[in-house]
Amino acid sequence: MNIPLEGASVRSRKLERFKCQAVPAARVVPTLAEDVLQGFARRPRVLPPKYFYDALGSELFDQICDTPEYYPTRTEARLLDQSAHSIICQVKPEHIIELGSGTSRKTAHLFEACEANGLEPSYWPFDVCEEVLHAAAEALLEAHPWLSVQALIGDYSAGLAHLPQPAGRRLFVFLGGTIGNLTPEESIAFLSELRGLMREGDAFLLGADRTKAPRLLQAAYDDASGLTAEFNRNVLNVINRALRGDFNPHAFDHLALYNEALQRIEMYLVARHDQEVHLMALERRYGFLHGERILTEISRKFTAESLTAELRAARLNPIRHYQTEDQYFSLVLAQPS
Ligand code: AVJ
Repeated sequence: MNIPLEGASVRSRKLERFKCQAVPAARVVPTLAEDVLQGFARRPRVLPPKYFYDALGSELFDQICDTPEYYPTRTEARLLDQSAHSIICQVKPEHIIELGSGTSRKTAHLFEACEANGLEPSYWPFDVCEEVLHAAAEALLEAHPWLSVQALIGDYSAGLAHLPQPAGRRLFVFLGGTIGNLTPEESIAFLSELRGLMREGDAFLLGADRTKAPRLLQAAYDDASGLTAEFNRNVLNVINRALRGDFNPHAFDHLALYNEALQRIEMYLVARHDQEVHLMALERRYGFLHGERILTEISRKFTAESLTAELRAARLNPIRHYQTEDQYFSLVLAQPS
């Protein structure tokens, strides 16, 4: 096979279409040490799910997405593929701003729809990791010669007040069902903050996972190959590194339960025996009793009604609801009301 070499001019034109800027936090964000101190003072003890995603955790999450049990990623990708044309034609965005963009793999469907409809929006991916932003942009710039990427480095949960405000119609996107990691109160606060940035004509596309048979949900969060268990335990390695701790991840079992009353998956680490853990950087020791649980993640599941109600509570008006035939996953397009 003949692989063409990328010429210097092609490369520089690609670079010209990529810009990168930091988005400073708009509020004080607790440090990992503060989160652990706070979370371990509660019962059950809790840890914020954002600490899952070190290099290994991000890699494990990618692998989870390819397991037969974890349906959300592939279902959302298929749904986005099917609905991208409709979304783009309704919004006609001049800018696409994605919160927590990661690899931007699913978002690619939106750019294909733009191209097919003669629209050339610029892309503003917002993510904590600069390397990930670079890699994602590289692929998109290669695929779409008209595209310009304005990468935003920062933590969207630290506030949106310092997001750049380009003129022109904007489509904000928040995919993956990550909204489910927030409690209803946190979610409405986050959506309201986003709503506050939006102007007439702007739109918001939200991906959210749906309620379904508990056995399907539990399997998705406890895959047979054990990747989710490893992903869950890895947060203890993250804490060990950050706080000079001596957690033994193997002294904890992975547990995923569907809480029907709260319509959410709860992921726990369960102590396999009585033990004491020393976190040197905190100068603290924590005892764990056999069977004691640490709540490491909630992942809320929505009905069409609960999803719509949550958007409305943030003064966002759903204008289109895209769902797969099996109703496994939803994409809702909303406008400020
Ligand atoms: C990335 C937050 C959408 O809640 O389904 C996957 C994370 N946790 N398996 C989810 C996760 C366990 C995932 N989100």
